[in-house]
Amino acid sequence: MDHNKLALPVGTTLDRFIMRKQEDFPYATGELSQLLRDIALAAKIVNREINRSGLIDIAGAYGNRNVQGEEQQKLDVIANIRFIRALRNGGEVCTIISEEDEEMIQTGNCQGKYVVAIDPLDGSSNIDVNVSIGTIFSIYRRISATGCEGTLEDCLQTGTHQVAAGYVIYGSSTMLVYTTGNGVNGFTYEPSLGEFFLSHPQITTPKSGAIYSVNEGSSEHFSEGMTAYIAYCKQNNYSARYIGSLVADFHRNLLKGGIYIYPATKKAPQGKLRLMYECNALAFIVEQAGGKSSNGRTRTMEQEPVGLHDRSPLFIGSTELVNKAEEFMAKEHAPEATTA
Ligand code: P6P
Repeated sequence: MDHNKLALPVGTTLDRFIMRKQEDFPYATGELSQLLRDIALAAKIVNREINRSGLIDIAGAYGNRNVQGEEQQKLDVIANIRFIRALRNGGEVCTIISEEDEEMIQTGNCQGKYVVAIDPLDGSSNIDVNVSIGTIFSIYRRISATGCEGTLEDCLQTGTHQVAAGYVIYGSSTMLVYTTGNGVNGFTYEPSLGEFFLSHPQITTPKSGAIYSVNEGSSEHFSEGMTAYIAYCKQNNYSARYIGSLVADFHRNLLKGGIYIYPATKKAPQGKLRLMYECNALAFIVEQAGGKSSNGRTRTMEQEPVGLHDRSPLFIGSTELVNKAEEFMAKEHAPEATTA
């Protein structure tokens, strides 16, 4: 027997992958690499707390509402603390935008060259029923000179200026999926070793598919174009798959092909999802994987942010499906995505 089979290789760790890929990155000074490690560390800690939430008193509502007016779960607050602390202690980030904080968060790292926009725990209302949830993040280079706090201009950059973006899905397994603009790679967490291992190298999303993800409970409030597109999906025997957890729906469609839509509705004229720390990150990833993302008319990553918590409609997934949806939306005067 080949003795190597006695000790099969465990694979490439995230750390080793980041170091190998560092040369691909124009700012290969190791700072972005360190930043990605800081995010991975926080993800490991949050993963542990999510997995124990039924056993220790951190499940359920926190008793506050965040800047979005949404009821904060205890784990929303915990995840926010964990990611902010990891980014502050890592030293590479000068300023953070978080779904859980109305204002910019200054880390005190005035020499930090990066800004991070983050949704620390998206879909957290699903925690108590054991549905997959996620963390979503975007990374930008600051525009202002180092030596001072980050500015609003540093934070309100269009998605095309992202230098990296990713998400963590806390599901049947925990995965970190990210891009630095050179393709998309997925890493699966091995808790017994405390490491993320490369499990999905160079992810590409199918050009088409037969899955549509939308909350049809809101269909009474859909525009004519959306109503027509949903009818088209049904006429073509697409499967409806809507988990109600953005990262879980996005991740499935990324791997299998499909389209996720959170449209503008009469109830929510700007849609529900946030441009800076939900839409842009997933748009960067899907484009790097060969897919497409828009607000139904305009490319997501070209939408000009006005406020830290701008909302935007999101049409994201397989290119052919997004194109078809945009055809239906073009037949009506689709509401422009505006700020919250
Ligand atoms: P609705 C969770 O609150 C979230 O931000 C996404 O994770 C999810 O896709 C969406 O909202 C669900 O919203 O209005 O369909 O319940």
